[in-house]
Formats: sequence, structure tokens, C-alpha cells
Amino acid sequence: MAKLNILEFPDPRLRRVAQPVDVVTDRERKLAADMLETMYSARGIGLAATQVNEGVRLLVLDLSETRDQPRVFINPEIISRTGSQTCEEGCLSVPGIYAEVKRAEEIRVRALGLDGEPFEQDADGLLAVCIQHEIDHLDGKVFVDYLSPLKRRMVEKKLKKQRQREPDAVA
Ligand code: GNR
Ligand code: NI
Repeated sequence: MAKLNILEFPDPRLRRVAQPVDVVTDRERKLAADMLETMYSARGIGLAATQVNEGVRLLVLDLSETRDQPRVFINPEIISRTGSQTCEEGCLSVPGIYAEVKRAEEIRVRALGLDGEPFEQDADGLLAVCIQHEIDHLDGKVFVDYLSPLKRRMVEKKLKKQRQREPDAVA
């Protein structure tokens, strides 16, 4: 396994729209393993391939306290959504920034597993938030896109200041 570099906002590569996986092969299994290692090392609860500069529709998650329940979604699609919830979100690509985002409360997701087999899963609460946040990454979106222009400018300023203080911070 290998730890991968995480792109940081406003890197334009975070804006690329990821392409569907055609056939699930060892390449996807290796990428998923490397992404999980990267996510655990950075103490995140999710990671999308876009964030590690891979243009495929693959995301990994682990919301367990014990950090031993990895989940992988390939070509994920939200097939239904109901209600709304507001959650304070963070993002490994926007370090040190937290802001409230409104999203669907309950979703049903269809995806392929690492075995290439399709499955469907219902999600609510933080799991639903995380899946929506990761699918946004695959579509080239970052959570700060939901903030007002003023708040987004404040985020960009804060990130610039942070980077001046620690110019070579590597995750
Ligand atoms: O680690 C993460 N925590 C988090 C908290 C609230 C809402 C969404 C997230 S996802 C984030 C990891 C990440 O950046 N995934 O893309
Ligand atoms: Ni993120």
C-alpha cells in the first residue's frame, strides 16, 4: 500500500469530473487500498479519488470509531433522496476550515463493490452527508462551493495565511 498526496483547494484539478469505472480490476482494488491508507493516515472519514488526482468514480469511507470498517463505492449514484439536514463539514482538501452545509437527510445509493457486483444501500445522518460530500468531489465540487461568496473569500484568505505559516506542510 502507498500513502497518496491529497490535493488542496483551490487546486484546479479538484474541478475535474471523474469518469465511470468500466470493469473493476486490480487497478481499482489497489487504488481503493491506497486511498484507505491515505484516509486513515489523515484521520478523515471519507476520501474521493479526485482528491488524490485519480479521475475515476471511486470513493472510500469509514465512519466507525474503531477505524476498521472500510467501505468502497465505485460508480456511486444517489437513486433517491428525502428530507434535509445541516451538518458542520470539513474536508481533507480544505484543511482547518469547517462550515455548515445543508444536504438530503436520507439517501439510497447504488454502486459497485470491489468485487464488481452492484449493491444498494440506504444511508442517513452523517453517513448520508459523507456520501453526498464524496460524490460532489467526483463531480468536481467542494463543500465551500455552497458558502456565500463572502464566506468563500474568507476561506481562501484563511488558507493563504495558513500556508504562509507552514509553507511545506505535507499531509
Ligand atoms: O474527514 C472528513 N470529515 C467530514 C466531516 C463532515 C462532513 C464531511 C466530511 S468528509 C471529510 C473527508 C473528506 O474531505 N472527504 O472528501
Ligand atoms: Ni472532502
